[in-house]
Amino acid sequence: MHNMIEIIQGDITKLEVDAIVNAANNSLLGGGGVDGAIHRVAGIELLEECKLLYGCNTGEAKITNGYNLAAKHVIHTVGPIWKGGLDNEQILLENCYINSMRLAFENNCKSIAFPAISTGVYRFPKEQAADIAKHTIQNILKEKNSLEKVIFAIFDLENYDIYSHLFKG
Ligand code: AR6
Repeated sequence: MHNMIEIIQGDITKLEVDAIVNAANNSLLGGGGVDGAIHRVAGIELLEECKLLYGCNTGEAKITNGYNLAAKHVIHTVGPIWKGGLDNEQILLENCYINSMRLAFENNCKSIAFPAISTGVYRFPKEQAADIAKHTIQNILKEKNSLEKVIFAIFDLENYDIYSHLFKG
């Protein structure tokens, strides 16, 4: 199972996978960070499809086409805004990974790439977020595994360091 999880440092919009996951907001109408990057590369058609989805609750996920991206699909999930850890943030972040993986399975995706959801603008502590990402994905892959590859596409060096250490052991 371990060798199907890959950590790469770089821009998720460049990846040729069945699905990339977007760390979106409740409107699903774009924003900054990875969300902005995905919409920029995918093009206006992505925004048009997103408008038809009428937003997304925190912890949930919705799927669209990838348009001009190398990825076939975009799975938009909405991470929690960190408010100190007493507002269910950990469970909500776990739900982002669970619901994104469910959509990947339902759409017969063989490869999926995740960014470090909530660790930018939403300020979730990076170590804790990486730990949740790792354990949630590993638990899912133990139960059901029709995927060939799960990639963590990690943009910033601080997160890349954290992920590299976490997945070494
Ligand atoms: N590829 C991969 N990861 C990236 C990229 C990229 N091209 N660009 C940034 N990251 P953030 P959030 C990393 O802020 O914290 C948006 O405005 C970044 O280094 O994108 O979930 C939405 O519309 C960080 O580690 O998402 C929401 O309003 C990680 O992606 C809000 O930000 C997540 O940072 C969501 O905040």
